[in-house]
Amino acid sequence: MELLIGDKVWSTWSMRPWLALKHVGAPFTETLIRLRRETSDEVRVAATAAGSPTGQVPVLKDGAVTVWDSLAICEYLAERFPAAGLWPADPVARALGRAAAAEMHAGYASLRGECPMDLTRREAARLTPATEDNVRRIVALWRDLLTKFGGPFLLGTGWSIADAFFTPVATRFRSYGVHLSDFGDDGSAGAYASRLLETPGYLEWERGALTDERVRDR
Ligand SMILES: N[C@@H](CCC(=O)N[C@@H](CS)C(=O)NCC(=O)O)C(=O)O
Repeated sequence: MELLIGDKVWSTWSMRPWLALKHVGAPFTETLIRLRRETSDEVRVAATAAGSPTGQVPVLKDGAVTVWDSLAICEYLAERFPAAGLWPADPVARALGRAAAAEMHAGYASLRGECPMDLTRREAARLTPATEDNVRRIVALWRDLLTKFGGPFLLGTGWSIADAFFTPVATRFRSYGVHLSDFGDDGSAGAYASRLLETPGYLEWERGALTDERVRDR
């Protein structure tokens, strides 16, 4: 399999299926499409030349199959590698996990716009009320799922696609100095965010981001 990804330091969309692939343990190659070029057209041209139907990344190529969009790729992997448990066996946990991943996929526009992922950043930011609302909602969602399924991950004992979707969010909270206790956390959401950033998969992604020549040499 081949995964087209953007720069690891910035590309939240690429991180999710990459983490899912690492979790599955199947071999794959990475093709890096550099983001933040002079013009976004240049990104599209490079991604299209590498086989992206939309000119965006991530894209998974598996033999004759090409799957674009981070959530669709994760779902494809869950079906292709059922033993990896990317979704839990319990249908309720699975349904709520899908709802949480979809909420992330389609939502939190304010947080996304105001706090773009940058794995090198460690500087507190003043958040707008709209972003604060996003953070409050994420804390409530995490607390609810952690209570319902008992943790340590969102849907219980096993790391799932829902956790893949929220790992970039956890990096944003760390980068922008967001204290979850200011947004209704009793400690469990903060502990969960730290846990996501301690998984071997995430740490490998971060090492890749920080040793990239584009980051190292700036
Ligand atoms: N909904 C898509 C979004 C993909 C996306 O926005 N990718 C960004 C990189 S993180 C991209 O390719 N940007 C380049 C462009 O739009 O020109 C997904 O989940 O895969």
